[in-house]
Amino acid sequence: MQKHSTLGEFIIENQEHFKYSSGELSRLINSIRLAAKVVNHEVNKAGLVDILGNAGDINIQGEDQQKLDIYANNIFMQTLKNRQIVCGIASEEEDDFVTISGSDKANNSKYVVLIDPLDGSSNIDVNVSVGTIFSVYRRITESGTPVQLEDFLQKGNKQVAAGYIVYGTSTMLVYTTGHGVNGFTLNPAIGTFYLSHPKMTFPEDGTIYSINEGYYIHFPQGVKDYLKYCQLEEEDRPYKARYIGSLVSDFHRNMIKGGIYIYPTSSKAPTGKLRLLYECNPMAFLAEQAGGKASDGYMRIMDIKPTELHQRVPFFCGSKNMVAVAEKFMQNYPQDSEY
Ligand code: P6P
Repeated sequence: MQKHSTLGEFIIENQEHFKYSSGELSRLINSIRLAAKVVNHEVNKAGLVDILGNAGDINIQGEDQQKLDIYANNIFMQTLKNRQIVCGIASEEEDDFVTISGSDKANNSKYVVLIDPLDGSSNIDVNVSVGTIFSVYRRITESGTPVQLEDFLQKGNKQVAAGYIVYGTSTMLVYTTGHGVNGFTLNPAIGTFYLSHPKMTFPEDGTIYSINEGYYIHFPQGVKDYLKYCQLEEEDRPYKARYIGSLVSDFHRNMIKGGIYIYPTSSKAPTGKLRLLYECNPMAFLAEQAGGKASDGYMRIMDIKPTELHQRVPFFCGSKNMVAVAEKFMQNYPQDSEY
């Protein structure tokens, strides 16, 4: 019986991938592991304490901030700051990036982290899975100086690590450092993550499509054409529609079973809804490392040059053959938005 290594053992066993690293990236992943356990504890008891419902604030996205959003943001920010292993953090819940300074160690650290601390938070009050998404880059400005916006506006193809935590029927941490995708399941009884899904790969094809069809009339014609293709009675179709309303959960299921997730532009969301830097790029890195594909319908997500911290892009992500077919339908029409 294969001994499932723990996340800690796995990080040590794979340290040699980063021969030039002084172990900082490993310590960074370890700090995310700790924060994930703390947030998981709170998410799992959300129904029991007065932490449900809105916090009464609105974040930069113009969305109601749920109390757990704020809690998760504070936990990840504090854990990363305390370990002094990153020089800056950008978060969906923070209007601007946060400079981590106050000690040479922090200023000299080489990584920046971008995070969606609790994605799908509208599902919190109805006990549906939510998730945390993170993305890691090496800084490009001079070490020892305060971090700059350009350190965060790097193309997704420069990521050194990315991953998510899904707080579902079980809590899993799934991440990549550019050497494949591995999934770890938390044993809550002892607070340890075990390697439960080694070398995760996207099936090349699938029969699941994930999109909010409630907005159908607002979609671009290429998306409408692709949805009709999915629903046709021929070959392996009609496909199954599965949409949880939580990107991490839909992505995780599609990576295991095969499928495509689409959040397109629409007349209601002219540049799409998902944020490039801390949702699309990390999920795209994971998708490609698992043999899948991620585009905006026209170009590779990880080749898009970011222009602002909270910018949104259309997102087609999943089994590579399904994304390729969706792109063919999209490319029958000119791209309908600049971003
Ligand atoms: P809609 C959650 O807010 C999120 O960012 C993703 O996790 C999810 O897939 C999507 O938005 C849901 O958006 O417009 O379908 O409710």
